[in-house]
Amino acid sequence: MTVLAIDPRARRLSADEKRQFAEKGYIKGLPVFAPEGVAALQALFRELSSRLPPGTDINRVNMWHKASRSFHALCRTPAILDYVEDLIGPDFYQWGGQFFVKYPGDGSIVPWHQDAQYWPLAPRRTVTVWLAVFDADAANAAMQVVAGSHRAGNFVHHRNDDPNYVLEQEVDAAAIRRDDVVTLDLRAGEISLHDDGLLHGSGPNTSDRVRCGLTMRFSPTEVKADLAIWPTFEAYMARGTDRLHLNPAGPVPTGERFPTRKFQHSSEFA
Ligand SMILES: O=C(O)CCC(=O)C(=O)O
Repeated sequence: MTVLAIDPRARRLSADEKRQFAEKGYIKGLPVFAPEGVAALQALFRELSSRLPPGTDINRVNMWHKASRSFHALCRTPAILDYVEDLIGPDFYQWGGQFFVKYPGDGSIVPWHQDAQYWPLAPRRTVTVWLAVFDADAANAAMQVVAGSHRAGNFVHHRNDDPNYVLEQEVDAAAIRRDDVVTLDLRAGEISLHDDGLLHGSGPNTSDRVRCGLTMRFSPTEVKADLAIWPTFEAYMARGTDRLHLNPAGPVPTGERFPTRKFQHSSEFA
């Protein structure tokens, strides 16, 4: 397992950035990996995605941090955890790890949604790290967010089984305040952070460049999952100490396996 080279500009969040996160629900353009690290990140993505059986859509599997020790280790990069700690404090765990990939012309769409509406977690304090594996911009369908929407409460979601949709719940376009839409353009090796109540989504990739985000979901240890709804939920400590023990702890993976569906339990990768 190689340690990826860190961008010397990686740092802690400024007071302004923390204020922006509170007010707008996101921060973008945070440096993490240097060019050599980005090359290794892209190689890791190619390696992991090549393990999936033919016909498996990488957008429809998750929990890579339970299956692959390389993926798990990547999510323990101190420069990433420093940014997360600056938002949610010193004691936090990871519970999700997924790629959102759009190959040129594949038509995949992430409908407008609020993450928290998918997740039986309380309180709502989960932060997502979206790590750009390749440059992401408006042309190759970078993620878009509705700034400040995390402070507007729950938006109504309805089901849409459009085969191009990567998620099946969406918020009507009419509810989106177009003036507040921000494109989270990122250079490869940079991250964005978003609040679990923020409206976000992305359109189809009409460019000739791959677009890929590696996402990690981190929650402070006070966040508890409802296991009646989500029996495979496991907390993988990322930093600090779990003094509360509100959730089952997941074992650090020792091998290189791959998920085949959403929401698998670690015992499936033992
Ligand atoms: O990559 C995207 O367009 C969407 C990702 C997403 O929904 C998320 O990170 O919560």
